[in-house]
Amino acid sequence: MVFRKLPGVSASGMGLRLSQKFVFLLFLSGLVTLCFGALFFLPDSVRLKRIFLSKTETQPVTVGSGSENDATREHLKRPRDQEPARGMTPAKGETTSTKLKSLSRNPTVSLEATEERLAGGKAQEDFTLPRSKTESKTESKTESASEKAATSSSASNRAAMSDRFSYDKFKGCLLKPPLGRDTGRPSDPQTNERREKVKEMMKFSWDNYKRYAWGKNELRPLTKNGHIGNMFGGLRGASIIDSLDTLYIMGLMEEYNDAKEWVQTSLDLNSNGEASLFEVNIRYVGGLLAAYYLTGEEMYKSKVMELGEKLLPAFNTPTGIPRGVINLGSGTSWSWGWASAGSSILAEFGTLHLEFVHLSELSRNPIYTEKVMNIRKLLNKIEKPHGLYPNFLSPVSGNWVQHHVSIGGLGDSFYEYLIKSYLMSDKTDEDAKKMYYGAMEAIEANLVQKSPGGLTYMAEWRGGILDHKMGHLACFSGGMIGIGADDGAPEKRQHFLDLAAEITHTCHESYTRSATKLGPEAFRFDGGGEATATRLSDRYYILRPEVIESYMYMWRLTHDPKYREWGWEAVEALEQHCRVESGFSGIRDVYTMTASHDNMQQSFFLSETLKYLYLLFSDDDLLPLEDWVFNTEAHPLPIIRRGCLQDQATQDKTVSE
Ligand code: DMJ
Repeated sequence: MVFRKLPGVSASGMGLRLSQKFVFLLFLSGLVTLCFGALFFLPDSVRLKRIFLSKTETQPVTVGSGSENDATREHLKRPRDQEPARGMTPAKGETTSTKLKSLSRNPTVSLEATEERLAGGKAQEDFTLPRSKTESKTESKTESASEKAATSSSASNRAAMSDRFSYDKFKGCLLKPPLGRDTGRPSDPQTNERREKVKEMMKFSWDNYKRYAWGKNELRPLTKNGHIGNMFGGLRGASIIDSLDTLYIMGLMEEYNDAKEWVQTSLDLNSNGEASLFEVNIRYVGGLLAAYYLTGEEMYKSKVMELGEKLLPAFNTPTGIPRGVINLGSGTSWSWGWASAGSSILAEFGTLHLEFVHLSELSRNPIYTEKVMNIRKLLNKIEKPHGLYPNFLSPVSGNWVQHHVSIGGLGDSFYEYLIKSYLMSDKTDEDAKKMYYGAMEAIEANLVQKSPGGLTYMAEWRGGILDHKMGHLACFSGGMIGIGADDGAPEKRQHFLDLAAEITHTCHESYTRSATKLGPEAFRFDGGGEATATRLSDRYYILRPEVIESYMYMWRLTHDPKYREWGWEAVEALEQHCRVESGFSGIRDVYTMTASHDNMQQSFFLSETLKYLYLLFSDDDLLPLEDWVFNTEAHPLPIIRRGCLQDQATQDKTVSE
């Protein structure tokens, strides 16, 4: 007998007392738990770790189906403050609540980043800090759904991209010169004078940025210094990148050359900070792509390729839906802390398509197109409530997290990129077309409303309940519906054009009904108000472009002179209320004449607001819509004429043979 009876010890079991046994077992189980827990801290290469953890850590999830394991793991990492809002249905499988991996990192509370998104991004509601660091590094070790999709479609993509990108061929496939016959100069003297005024505003904004904030992201025009913030992960010069194409099309060549030199010598892409994937994509990738296509400078191309590669790890999630935040150095990505249940935002992962297709075009590497096509595939496949696309989607399960639908913040540019993807593909991307018109039908059935005073507006939808509010951001939709009118069903074309005009009219009303003649951040159609902000917190204007953007498109589509008049009203209001000694600044209340400035000259003012105004007062042959689509930051990207490019390649081959 191995265990002998000891004197004074009871005869139970191994000769230990019950309480001693209990303590021993407790110690043993503690030890086992500790050893298991320690596995998480071992380097990825350690064999033991791979043996014990590989199954759960690397399980791939097929597009659209979701996986309970992954969903649960994801939830395990989610801090408590990120439970789905009350009354909202959590995604399937997301019910367990423990913390595990998140404990190994210390989430930084980034109030500044959040405030910046409030100021600059389209996706900007439901703020809850701190941010969740639901890391995707481990998931990246497996073949994600997007990578699978990538492999399957890469063969056909590669075939279409077998030759190197040639700038000359690209130029040869444009229908018109990008800058028009005479740089878009209008023959009408008054319009030309107005155009010159806008150019002067650009020069004034730029000069002050250069003087006080050179190399920083934005100018603070009151304190006369620069602002860096942390929206771009340590990247600098957002105002420079955002201005390149505006300076170029305005013929401000000295300024453009300064900007170009800065990109060449000082744009450092080796930053190691936490960036918004969406913001870096629309401003930096979009800005560099546009600069390359307009000028043919190879330097922009190599910069943008380098940056594009740094964004790829954000897609290493079980579904291939990227998370919102990425560390540009390490490639680690996570969801915004304020986004429900670790979700990704529709307007963020849905606003990559145009730029990523062009990254593939230039690099001849299909990976970028495959990443965004995978997003498309998933969105196509999952069920949509009433045909609508909610704003929050789990990158783990691939299910909607909340049923909030909006054409403004959080949703907006997703819809914009559907129709623009179709147009940019030379009208060959039938899926994008189908999704866009399908979405429009659902939007019209569920969101489009008429106010008692006869104004047409887009309400927001919260699980079937309408919120009669329209954000300034949603005002881009006038232009979007306008450019999409022509390719709709023949019987709906005029209807779409009318709807676009009505929405643009409503947005103009939101401007005319304020004391400053600038529009508030959000306006309502209930509580006795019509197209006015009722909450104090909605009264600000931060130099946003969306209303002017719609004027520009509606002008190009209809040539109704009222759009130029409305644009001019905006110029006068900007001059009167936003121009300060050293630049342009947002204002805190559009309903009061005693301006309180927010001390920020947003980079999108240079990229979008002033560019759209300049185009509004130019002839249509400056960046003609037959050849160009504008990304959501107003950076022009060319329509890809695959047929023409291939014909040219064949011709070249024949000649050389
Ligand atoms: C810009 O950065 C882009 O237009 C983006 O899509 C939304 N927010 C700002 C302008 O308001």
